[in-house]
Amino acid sequence: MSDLYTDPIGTATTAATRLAELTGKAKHDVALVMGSGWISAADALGTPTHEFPATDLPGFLAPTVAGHGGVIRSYDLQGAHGTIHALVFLGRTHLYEGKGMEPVVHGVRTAVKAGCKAIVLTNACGGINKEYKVGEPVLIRDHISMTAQSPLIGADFVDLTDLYSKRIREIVKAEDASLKEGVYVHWRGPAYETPAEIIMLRTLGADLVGMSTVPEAIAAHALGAEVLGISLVSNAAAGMTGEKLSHEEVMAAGKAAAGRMGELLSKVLHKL
Ligand code: 8IG
Repeated sequence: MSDLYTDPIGTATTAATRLAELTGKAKHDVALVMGSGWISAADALGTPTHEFPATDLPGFLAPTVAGHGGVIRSYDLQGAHGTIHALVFLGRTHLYEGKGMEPVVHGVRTAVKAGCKAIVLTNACGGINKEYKVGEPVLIRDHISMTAQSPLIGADFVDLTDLYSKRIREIVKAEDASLKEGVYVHWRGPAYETPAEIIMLRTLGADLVGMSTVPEAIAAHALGAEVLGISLVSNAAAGMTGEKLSHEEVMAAGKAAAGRMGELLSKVLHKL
């Protein structure tokens, strides 16, 4: 067993120290986790000051999914109130990879230990709500966990009432009033849902379904960071259109929406 499993918080602290050494920045202010299709949105942030494989920091696993980068970038973003240091993770570890919760939340824990007070979690997902269009970004208002797994161990009874910070959602909507909000379901995967499961999830109050974000949101919130979640609707959920779901469709939706999302991110990061 590695340190990550026996001492996840300690490993995140060590990774944050290494990050400070590699970047020469004693702390970072905000972190973004870029899901499938969002990687090109990161390019809208400009040129990073540093870029390196996530595996250069202790506790990070090599990526396993095409289009999930496993790369960390550090940016100096100039805004009205000076420079902010932004940490960007291109790619993430998912629960369906079977390595447990610790690697899934190691990035956000490292970010919080590096000083980040706000964490932006992006993902690509299936749209359950019939109002959503493919290529549309939706703000996560709340979630339903269908994995029955938590990144927290022990008597850590955190309140999740305002997990997806209302304050930050209002800032983002002030930038783009056309953004909708929805309830995201975490489905373990790696198989997508059946059409019957989508009807079940809609009945339960779900708008969006995907295989990430929820553990990271909980872990970040438990360490005191504010969380913004944004889902890119990359396909209509199973059984809604008669089409089968494909990873290629997901990547194409991301490419098409990257400009709008990159612009949105670069506008709001200074205001968090
Ligand atoms: I992209 O339809 C993407 N990720 N569970 N269901 C689930 N995850 C997804 C989907 C989807 N689309």
